Amino acid sequence: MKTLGEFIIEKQHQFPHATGELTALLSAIKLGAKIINRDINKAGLIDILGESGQSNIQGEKQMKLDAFANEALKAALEARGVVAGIASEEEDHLVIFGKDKATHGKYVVLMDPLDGSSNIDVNVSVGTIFSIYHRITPIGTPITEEDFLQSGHKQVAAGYIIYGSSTMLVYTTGCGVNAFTYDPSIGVFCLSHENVQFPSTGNMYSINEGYYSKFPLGVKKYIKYCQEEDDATNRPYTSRYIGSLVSDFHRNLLKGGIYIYPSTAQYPMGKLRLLYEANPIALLAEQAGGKASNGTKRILDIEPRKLHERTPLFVGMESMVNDAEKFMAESI
Ligand code: AHM
Ligand code: MG
Repeated sequence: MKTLGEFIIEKQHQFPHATGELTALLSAIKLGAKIINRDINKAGLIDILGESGQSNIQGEKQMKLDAFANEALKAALEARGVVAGIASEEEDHLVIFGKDKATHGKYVVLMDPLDGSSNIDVNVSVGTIFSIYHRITPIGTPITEEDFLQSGHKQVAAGYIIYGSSTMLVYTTGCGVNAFTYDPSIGVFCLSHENVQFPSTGNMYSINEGYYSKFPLGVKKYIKYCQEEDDATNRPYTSRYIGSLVSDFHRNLLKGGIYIYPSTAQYPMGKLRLLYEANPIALLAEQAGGKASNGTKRILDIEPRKLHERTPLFVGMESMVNDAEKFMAESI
């Protein structure tokens, strides 16, 4: 049995100039994940279900557990002293760590502390998503938004924790994707899925079809394509939509499929956040042999302009994303 801690240290030795700071950062995320996991598991028993009464900067209602997960992860990250600051789906502005506006950490972290949190009250799987960059501003000066507004291909590491029938931490540092299952009896994440790759075939498509009438024509045509019968391409595909990006992506990663959240009449730029959701999921997808696009362009090449920017997201097996992109291109 290999633990996540052992695995991270083993990988650090492959980089002769490594200082151990990324190791410390990943270990902070591991600690935050354990705390969030503990509280999600007893959520029905203590008074932390439901809405907090607050809204985030995008006007979306915050759940009590959104705020709780944000604070837990923020505290774990600040304590290690290797992170200069964070940006979070649950924070209006970037957060600078440390008394002296801590200019010393060399990393910044972007996160969605509890993705899919509207599912929590009904005991459906949710997740935490994280994305790590080197800061651009020199160490010793205050961090700025510039440190966070970097294209996804510059991510140093990214991953998610899925709080499902078991809890798993899945991450990449740009050398493949590895997944660790939490053993609550000993409080340790253990390597369970080494070098995860999308299967070569798959037949699942995940999209909220309730919004069908509001979708772009290319997406409507792709959905019809998914539903048509064709033995050669194993169609009709199977529709699976949990409404929790981490859970939908995780299933499609292991079983083979595509997840789509396109632009809609309500969300002309899509619903998902580029920096907290699309970029980290896109890096994982590419590292697992898959693809992520906004319908026409690679997600990891988008130049972000603001912290809470949204983007349409098409992510999953490369062949399926290519097909969806083809329908998009033909329908312009
Ligand atoms: P959240 O970050 O506020 O939880 O929103 C993101 C979630 C995704 O996990 C999920 O795929 C999507 O929103 C579901 O949205 P919808 O209910 O519109 O289908
Ligand atoms: Mg989210």
